[in-house]
Amino acid sequence: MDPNLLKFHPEVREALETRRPVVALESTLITHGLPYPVNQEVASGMEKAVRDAGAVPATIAVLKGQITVGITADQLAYLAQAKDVRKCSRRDFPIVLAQKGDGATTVAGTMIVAHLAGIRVFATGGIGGVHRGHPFDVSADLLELAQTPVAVVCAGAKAILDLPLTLETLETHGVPVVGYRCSTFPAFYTRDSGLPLDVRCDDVAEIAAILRSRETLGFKTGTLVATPVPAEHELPAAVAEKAIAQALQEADARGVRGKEVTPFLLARVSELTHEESRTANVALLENNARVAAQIAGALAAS
Ligand code: PSU
Ligand code: MN
Repeated sequence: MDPNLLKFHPEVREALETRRPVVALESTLITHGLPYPVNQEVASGMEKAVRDAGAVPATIAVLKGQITVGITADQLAYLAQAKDVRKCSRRDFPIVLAQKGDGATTVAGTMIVAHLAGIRVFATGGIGGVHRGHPFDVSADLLELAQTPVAVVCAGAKAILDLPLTLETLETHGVPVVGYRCSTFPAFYTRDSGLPLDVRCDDVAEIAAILRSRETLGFKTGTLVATPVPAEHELPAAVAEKAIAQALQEADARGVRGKEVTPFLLARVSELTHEESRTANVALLENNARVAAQIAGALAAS
């Protein structure tokens, strides 16, 4: 690999060299997932949650064409208000690097960089999936989980998506879906979609054992670890569903397409539910960061 391909934050480089636990964090939720200034507060809150749980955070982004593993507080502040940042999944990297542009990494993009950097665990909010009513609009996140060996900790996928088809696609591609302290797939704002998972683990050491088995087998697939939003911050299912139904209708009516679909739906659901969804969003992001740090710790200890 070209030694200049990745630019590491010194703290992240040192942690990786000394085999201390590191957790990757994405940047699309900063640029396309949440409005300013909540995005900046939440992104630094996730970094803090990782640290408090004994691991080193590495927020990943592309800055002027340079893939950066562990951005500084100043760089985070810049991204929180930057315009014209490309949302980067696999197909976007050659373009953003060649054009020396700014790029925010999605779940797919962050997995690619984490794997190149030797980071095994990544925390996000919700993954992309198969869109409701548009079964050929399948997020690149699912195809990345099929081919890149990183553990992604999430609160499930938002109910703006078709959750049964999302799980079917993961099954087709051989991606294990592990529930941390849950037996069904969480639905982001709400704790329980009713859809059963492959396995439930109540201890992070059990999850680390599954990740090690995958390594032993030499499989290149990712692993999805789902953990529900903390109960006290759950959004009532009826509130979430009503807002989602309206947002979906608006997206179809306006002909929103391609990579704009997910940011549009996220913003509308957030506006329609006001503070309630915001509280759930922030709580689950910090919870996922903490759980990811614990898993990274268990992996490093083994
Ligand atoms: N879900 C959220 N918040 C987000 C995203 C998903 O609750 O910010 C972002 C993630 O970066 C995810 C991306 O990887 O949206 C998926 O976009 P698409 O559906 O276009 O693949
Ligand atoms: Mn899409």
